[in-house]
Amino acid sequence: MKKGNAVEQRYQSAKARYAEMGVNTDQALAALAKIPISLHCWQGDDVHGFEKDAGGTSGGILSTGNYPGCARNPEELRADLDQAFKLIPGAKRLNLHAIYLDSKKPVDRNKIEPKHFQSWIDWAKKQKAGLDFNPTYFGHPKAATNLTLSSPDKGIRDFWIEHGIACRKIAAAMGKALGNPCIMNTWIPDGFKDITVDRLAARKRLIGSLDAVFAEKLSPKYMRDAVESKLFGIGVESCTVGSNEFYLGYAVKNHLMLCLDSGHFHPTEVISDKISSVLLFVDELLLHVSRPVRWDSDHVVLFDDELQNIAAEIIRNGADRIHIGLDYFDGTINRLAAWTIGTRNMQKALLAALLLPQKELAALEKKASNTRKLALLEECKSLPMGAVYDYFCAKNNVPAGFDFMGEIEAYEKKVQFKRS
Ligand code: RNT
Ligand code: ZN
Repeated sequence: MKKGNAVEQRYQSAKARYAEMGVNTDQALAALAKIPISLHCWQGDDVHGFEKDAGGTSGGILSTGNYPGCARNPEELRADLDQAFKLIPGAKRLNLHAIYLDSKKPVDRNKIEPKHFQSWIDWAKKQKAGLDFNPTYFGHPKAATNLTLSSPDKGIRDFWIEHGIACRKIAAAMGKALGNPCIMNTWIPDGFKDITVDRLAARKRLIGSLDAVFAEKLSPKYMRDAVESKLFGIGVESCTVGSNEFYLGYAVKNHLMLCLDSGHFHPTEVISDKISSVLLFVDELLLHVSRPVRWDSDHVVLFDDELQNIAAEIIRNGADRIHIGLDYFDGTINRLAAWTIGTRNMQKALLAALLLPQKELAALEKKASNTRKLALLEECKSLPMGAVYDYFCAKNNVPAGFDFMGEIEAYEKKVQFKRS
């Protein structure tokens, strides 16, 4: 039997099986096709970026590994992204960091302009993909002390305020050019390695700087701001200025989006439980879906319990108010595969959530039929979701099943391994 026919046949049988559970697979796939996932450009080159003297990561984040074929310039990174986009079905966006500017001449962070990102805007238009954006407050001599917007040095604070303002203009230009709002996420590395005696002063300085960065009202049609909290980073173990409580309060008070990164909490604390609470107090959420292993290690996202719980909460709380971004960086494996595996996992988790008999489960919970609810949830885990996802891939002209790996291996031989 031809492969396409086999995929179709398996889908028809899965569709019938789900129908027995009261779930319509066609509707689930139509909903899945509309949920964009923002791929993070920084997985493609270990968070180096393309500034002239690219400093690499710092500020408590770290990519390890030296798998061959790392993209060295915007053209190579875009080529790898083109390839990844061919292996991932459904709606996609690209999430850029300010250090990924495309400029022949060196430009300091406080002087960047939309024109330095024109080639990315052109690429996004061709791909029919939205763009998201991030100021880069790390990997720079003025961030050497791990204090940027909260620095006691006014000169340092002002430099980074200028960077934040420049980035918001770039984000708005991207959103305007693409007719699709750009989400700009602010994360800063600020914190202290050891005993901190005036946390309050640092946090007050951060409020002052953020107020200056966000002072200009920009149209939500073009760009929207999110702020990302964190518990700790390497070198800032004792105090992170932009903690969860800090940014939750700041976002609520200033009507911004909160960004929840799954690696930024205590090891047993999960973001899936936070979504429904936070959405009662902010209009929209941004997620950085990542995988912490013992710490904020940013491993490739797996199809694990927490990913499925996050996806279920996205579907239950309304995917239109939750923006999904990925945030991990692994240099020990093919970086294009890292994007592909992680993004497909995110999508599979969303599909699994869309295929749950949610109304029935909620009704059981309401009448405290806990045994039946548990039995039904467990039963759902072994329904033929893979056949539904394969069909989604085939329908979108993307390799179904493990076939994507063959394409990556051919690409790395032909393109990536020739880079040195
Ligand atoms: C760091 C944050 C932040 C970064 C990216 C590169 O811990 O998660 O989102 O990973 O901005
Ligand atoms: Zn993050």
